[in-house]
Amino acid sequence: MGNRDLQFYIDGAWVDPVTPRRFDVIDPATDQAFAQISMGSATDVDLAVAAATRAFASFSRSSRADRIALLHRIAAEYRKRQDDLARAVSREMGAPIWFAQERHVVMGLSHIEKMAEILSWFPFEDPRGASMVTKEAIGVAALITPWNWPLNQVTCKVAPAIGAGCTMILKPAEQSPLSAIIFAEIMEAAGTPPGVFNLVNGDGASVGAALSRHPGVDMVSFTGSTHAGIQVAKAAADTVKRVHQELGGKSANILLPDVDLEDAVTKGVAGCYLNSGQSCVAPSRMFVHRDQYDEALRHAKTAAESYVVGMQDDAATRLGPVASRMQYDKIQGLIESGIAEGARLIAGGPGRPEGRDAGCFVRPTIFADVTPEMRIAREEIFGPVLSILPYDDVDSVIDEANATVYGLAAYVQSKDLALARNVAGRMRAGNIYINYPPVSADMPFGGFKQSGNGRECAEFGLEEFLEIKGIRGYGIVENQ
Ligand code: TXE
Repeated sequence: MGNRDLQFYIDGAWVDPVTPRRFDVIDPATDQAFAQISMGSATDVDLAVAAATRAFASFSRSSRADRIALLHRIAAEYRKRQDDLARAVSREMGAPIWFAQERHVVMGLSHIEKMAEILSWFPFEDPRGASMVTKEAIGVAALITPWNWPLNQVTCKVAPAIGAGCTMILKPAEQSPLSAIIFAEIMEAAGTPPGVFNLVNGDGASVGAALSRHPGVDMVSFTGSTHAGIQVAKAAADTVKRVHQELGGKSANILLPDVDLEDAVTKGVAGCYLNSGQSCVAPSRMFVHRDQYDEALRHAKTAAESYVVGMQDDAATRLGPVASRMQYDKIQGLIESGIAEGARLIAGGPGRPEGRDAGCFVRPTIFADVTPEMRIAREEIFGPVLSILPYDDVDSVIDEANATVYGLAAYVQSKDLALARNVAGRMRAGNIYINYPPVSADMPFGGFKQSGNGRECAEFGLEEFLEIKGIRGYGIVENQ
């Protein structure tokens, strides 16, 4: 057996890349390489697509019961590997180990368990008089995932693809491939039929692009930046394949004046800083009524300064490093731009936290006096950086909150549920959170506008991997 990190999983076997090309996996806390993977090529993609195409003939006709049983076996193998998964996620993208265990690994498992449950009742057939509408696996799916919630994003694509009866090629982010390699071992241990699940590592320009344009791939499910999502859609256009996109966001958090201000601000800071700010639904623009603005800034400063930024394996760490040097530089550039454009620093700022002279550690940062034209108000920062903006009335804040090219999420805080619902109804975003509810694998997840199209999770995610077939004459015994 070779070093699995350097291999791909194709047609039920661990194989070497056709052309060897290595890539360092970096621990963002130290900037040091701690593992190596292979970068695939279009030829590796061809082999994986051929395997997935062969497997599709039988897997697409597998019974619902067989696929439920497979999902249960995957979940069981996943549970056995939870510690390995948490360590890999923590090291490759910087999450504190406790957070990798409690959130990353748990969320990853939730999609597999939820899909087994959905499959038990999902209507694949819908009779309409003498006709029949069936929902069938779309074919070979390419799953392209990012590094910010690596496991969660892998399973929220793999589980519905299995549920639908699709076969697939997974290309995880090159920065966070190790949890995906363990996941491929889980798929193998669960007895997934050869060719149903394939893993090819590589970057976007090679493997990602080859999958997107491949005539043997019937759909791409992509999560990543809006920029890369557009590249995927363009490359996919020539073969008219379906493209599901879950892209960036710049989500507003509207605190209506009746809230318990300290609680709402503190939770808003926590929401923005979750996963070191690297969540597509991060509530990164907080809107506070002008009369409460100064008090809100005081609470935000206290909250931000309470965050311990540190090494992943230190139990006191609440925020680990951000995932990569590229992200660190991007975040620093945006913090500098906020200062240059006249925003007022309330907490944090450029550079690393005190006591750290290396690694991708970012100071938990709060900006006040942010205006809508500033880059920090418009661009996805993807770091622990919160902008707080004042508003005067509900109508104007809704307009301002919606004045973004993104439409992934919006947050509303109020004791007046009727008012909160009214605001929710007027937000142009796919995911609305009223009063910081718990996360759930049961709700549709996806965006309006340039945050993407299609939905993930539960039956909504399953639908993305299905084609609809209308069979007319299905119930007519003979022609009259
Ligand atoms: O993402 P990329 P990057 C946002 C976030 C972040 C920024 C840049 O703001 O700071 O994007 O991150 C693959 N064809 N999000 O550059 O490049 C790539 O290999 C096919 C938000 O790291 O989008 C990886 O597997 N695939 C987002 C995946 O796309 C391509 C999560 C994501 O990488 C490709 C991540 C191409 N042409 C970043 N180019 C979210 N929605 O949560 C890249 N890839």
